[in-house]
Amino acid sequence: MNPEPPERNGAPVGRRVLLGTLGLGALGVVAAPALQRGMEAFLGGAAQRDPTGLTDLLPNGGGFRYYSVTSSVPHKDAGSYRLTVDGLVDRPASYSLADLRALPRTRMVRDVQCVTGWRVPSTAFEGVRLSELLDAAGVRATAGAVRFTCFDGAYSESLTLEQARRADVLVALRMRDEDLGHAHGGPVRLYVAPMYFYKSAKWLSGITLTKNVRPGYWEERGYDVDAWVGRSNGRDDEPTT
Ligand SMILES: Nc1nc2c(c(=O)[nH]1)N[C@H]1C(S)=C(S)[C@@H](COP(=O)(O)O)O[C@H]1N2
Ligand SMILES: [Mo]
Repeated sequence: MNPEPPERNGAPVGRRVLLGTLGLGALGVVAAPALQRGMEAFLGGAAQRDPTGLTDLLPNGGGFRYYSVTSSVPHKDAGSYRLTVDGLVDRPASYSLADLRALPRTRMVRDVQCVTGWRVPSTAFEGVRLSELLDAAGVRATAGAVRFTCFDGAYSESLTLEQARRADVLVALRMRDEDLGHAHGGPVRLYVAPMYFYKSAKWLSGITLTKNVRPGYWEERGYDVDAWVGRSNGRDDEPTT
C-alpha cells in the first residue's frame, strides 16, 4: 500500500504521519504510486515523484493529485455499481447508479484542500445529499455516526451523524461538471466540502450507521477524525466553506 505522498512544500502533519508509518529517517524516500490506467493518472503520479517540478507544467488534471491506497481498483459502471445503506437503520437499501441519478441533485462549487498542502480552487461537485439517503433509510435513535467503505477494498472514512447530515456533504456523481471518472473515485464518491479531502472517500460502496465513530483509513494512521479545513491536523489553511 502506498502512503499518501507528501507534497514538496507539504504539511508537517503529512510528513510526520508518513515517517511515522514507515519508520523512515529522512524524507525523499517515497513509495512510487502504482501507475493506474490512463494518461491523466500517469501524469498525476509522475508529478508526485518529479523533483524538478517540470511535470507541474504538464496538464495533470487541473491541480489534482490522484490518490489510492491500493495498487489497483476494480472499475464499476452503471451495470455493476451498487451503494448499500445498512447498520442502525429501519430500511436498509441498495442503490444502483440509475437509482442515485434519479434523486434530487445538489451542485456546489468550493475549493478542495488536501492535508498534504495542495489546493484546487472553485471545483464543482454535484450529487445527492447524504442526508437524503439517511432520511430514506430511517436512522435509528441509537445511531451516532456513519462509516463509509469503498470498493477498492481498503479505504474507509467516518463522520458523526451531525456532520453527515450537513447540507454540504454529498454522495457525489459528478465533479467539474462531468460524470466522476474512475481516477477521481467514480462512479460515486463522498464529498465533504468543509473538511480535508481525505474525508471524501473515493469509490464509495457502503454507508453504515454505527453507534460511535470508527476512525477511517488515514485516521488510524494519524490524521484527525474531525477534519475541518483550517482547524485540524495542525494546519491553518483558509476554510473551504
Ligand atoms: N478510496 C479512497 N478514497 C480516497 C483516497 C484513497 O486513497 N482511497 N485518498 C483520499 C485523499 S488523501 C485525497 S487528497 C483525495 C484525493 O482525491 P483525488 O484522487 O480525486 O484527487 O481522495 C481521498 N479519498
Ligand atoms: Mo489528501
